[in-house]
Amino acid sequence: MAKSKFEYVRNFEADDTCLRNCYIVVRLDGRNFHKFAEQHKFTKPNDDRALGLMTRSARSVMGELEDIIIAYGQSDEFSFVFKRTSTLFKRRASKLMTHVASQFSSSYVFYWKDFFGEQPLLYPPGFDGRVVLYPSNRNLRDYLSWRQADCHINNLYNTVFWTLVQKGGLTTVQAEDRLKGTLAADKNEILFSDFDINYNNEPALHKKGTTLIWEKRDETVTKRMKRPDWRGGGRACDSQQEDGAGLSL
Ligand code: DGT
Ligand code: MG
Ligand code: MG
Ligand code: MG
Ligand code: MG
Repeated sequence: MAKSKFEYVRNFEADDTCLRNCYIVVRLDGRNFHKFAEQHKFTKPNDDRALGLMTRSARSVMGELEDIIIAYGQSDEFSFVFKRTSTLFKRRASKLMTHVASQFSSSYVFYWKDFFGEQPLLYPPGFDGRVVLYPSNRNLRDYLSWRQADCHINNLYNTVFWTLVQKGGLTTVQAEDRLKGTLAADKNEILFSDFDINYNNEPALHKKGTTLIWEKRDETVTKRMKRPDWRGGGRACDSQQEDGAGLSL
């Protein structure tokens, strides 16, 4: 295509190529989900429909964008890890982040009904995105541990808080006061002594969040190939081969 005199404006684009050899992590987070959860009557502290929809949307992202090796989600956030050697979108941060965010957002709306049935989606939700690079396995592992620790800390707090309100009859202000200055052990103790709840027995989905990985699966691929034949001329035959990967939770 012939160059126009306007072509120079291209040079204003910033170079946002992600450093080679690093894991590229894209983390999405729901915009103002405090309000979104209220308006859509999410159950407290955890709404399994909402968590299921987040996971379904993350699966869609993993299915559509190559090179994501693992994804981790909790609450209104999901992190996607691209393999270190990925050259997808020439490793351009803005392309990777916006593709992940838009695929996730459209999937969230597309699959809404599968999780919320007839309950209407009241307005279009949005998700912010950021890109972080991690140069070592240790850093990546610590990143995922950090997000999971966040899940655990929030879930323990929220579980006790809503138990005090829903089962203990406290107001939200009283529950907040009751929890001020308490450590994890104190929170476990409140649940156990006052409500006969062993936090360890709470669902793993709520305590730990969700991890999506690719799993090698046996898959039958049928190929047509020609085989030399003593009668001369080729003859088609079928051969089978096991290969492929499937997405599993
Ligand atoms: P942001 O991210 O700065 O735009 O603001 P928010 O409001 O999204 O805040 P964030 O992301 O720090 O916290 C997530 C909010 O989403 C939090 O207020 C609780 C709500 N949320 C997430 N999952 C659930 C759920 O399963 N049940 C309920 N009731 N609320 C949830
Ligand atoms: Mg949020
Ligand atoms: Mg926030
Ligand atoms: Mg959040
Ligand atoms: Mg285009």
